[in-house]
Amino acid sequence: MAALFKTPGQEKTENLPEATIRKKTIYSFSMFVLFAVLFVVGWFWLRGQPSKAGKTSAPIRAVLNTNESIFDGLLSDNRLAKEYPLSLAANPARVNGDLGLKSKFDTANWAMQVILAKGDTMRVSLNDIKKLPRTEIVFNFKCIEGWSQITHWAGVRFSEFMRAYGLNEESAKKYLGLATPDKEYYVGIDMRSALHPQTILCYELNGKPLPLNQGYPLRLIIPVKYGVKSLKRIGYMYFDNNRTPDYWADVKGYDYFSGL
Ligand SMILES: Nc1nc2c(c(=O)[nH]1)N[C@H]1C(S)=C(S)[C@@H](COP(=O)(O)O)O[C@H]1N2
Ligand SMILES: [Mo]
Repeated sequence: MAALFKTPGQEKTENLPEATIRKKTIYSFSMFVLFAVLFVVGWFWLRGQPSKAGKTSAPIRAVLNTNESIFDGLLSDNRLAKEYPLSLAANPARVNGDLGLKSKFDTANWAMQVILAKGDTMRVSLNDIKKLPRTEIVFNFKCIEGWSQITHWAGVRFSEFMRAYGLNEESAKKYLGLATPDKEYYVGIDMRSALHPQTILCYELNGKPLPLNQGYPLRLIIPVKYGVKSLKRIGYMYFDNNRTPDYWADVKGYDYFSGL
């Protein structure tokens, strides 16, 4: 306090003996060198830590895993992503990422293939999906690359789809998996986030069918996660108690959870 608020009469500077000044200088400089060395040693230690196939090193991964469990704990049904008025929605909306969208695609014969817990496959058409209650959302879509955009989507709640098709055993699994029809892009999502009320199986953008490059006929929209998880053009849906494969987490070592 004394240093911050000088009271009159305290302006007089201290006159320390030479020896004390020298001692203080040596001490400060030693501390500086010590921390510099610790930093460099720590840095090389981190770099030298084992990491799985060119991915994030183990100690950093450990920190990320802790972050993940914190975010996981924060997420619940009553923690909703902020919604916006329709007038703020971007039109046209930005297009980003075309993994799994480049292969030849037979639009007429598309059906989502749902691999059930018992192992059999159920085919669900776009018309089947459209028969379910329609819901809309305008939210701020956030990409991990550093951009965000308010966008307007419509479809059916994932939770409603699961309920309508009686997929109770599947909903009880810990993870959902989605893949494009050519299996080039795939995401894994914890079931709690999948069943979140704002997660939708989406077939419309700005009131129109999804454009091909934005996931026609059906994509995921999951506002509680970064954009990477909103897989465009669902070909396959599956369920597991272990983490389902995830393109960015498996290939690049991104956070599996990618929660917001
Ligand atoms: N099939 C597929 N889905 C995808 C991607 C992709 O490359 N392929 N990119 C993801 C990423 S990183 C983002 S940010 C969003 C972008 O969605 P948009 O193109 O509708 O803006 O899609 C996600 N879903
Ligand atoms: Mo993204």
